[in-house]
Amino acid sequence: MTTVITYGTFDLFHIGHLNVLERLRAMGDRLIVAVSTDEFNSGKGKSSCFSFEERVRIVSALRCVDLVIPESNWEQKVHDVKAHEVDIFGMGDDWAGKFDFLKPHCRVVYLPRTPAVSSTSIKLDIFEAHSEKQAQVQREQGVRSLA
Ligand code: C2G
Repeated sequence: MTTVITYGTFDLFHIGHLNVLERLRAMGDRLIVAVSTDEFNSGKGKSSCFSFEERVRIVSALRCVDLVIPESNWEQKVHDVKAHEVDIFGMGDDWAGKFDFLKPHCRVVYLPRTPAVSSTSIKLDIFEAHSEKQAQVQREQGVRSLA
């Protein structure tokens, strides 16, 4: 049995996340996903909209995911690869080269990142849409007050 593992925050779950998980699952028989805890995320300088528990539930519900574990530090990967007898470690290629230290323990792959989508861009789109809506309401209120 070929076991694959990957790591991530998976906040505001989107098609880029699904693509990399389904592609990694297709490389083996079992996919383990380590989801970053809220505490670890703050160490990454990331704050997620959804809590660790919510992100774990969403990832766990996916047909292509067989096991979800917490990612609580940068150092756990070698232990995880050994403990779960992992054959393949995979990430999107925005991480290319960053985890080559795992090569003595398992195959390391970096898959093409899905273009034009990220949790950050989704947040920005929502913020900009909200700001425009607020500006429109203020313009309308300004017009009404002149009437
Ligand atoms: N991803 C992708 N395409 C996107 C966005 C993300 O392929 N458009 C991939 C990333 O390359 C990563 C995974 O989806 O492999 C999860 O991305 P994030 O949730 O942003 O994870 P990140 O914050 O990069 O944390 O120890 C590794 C870290 O935990 C990775």
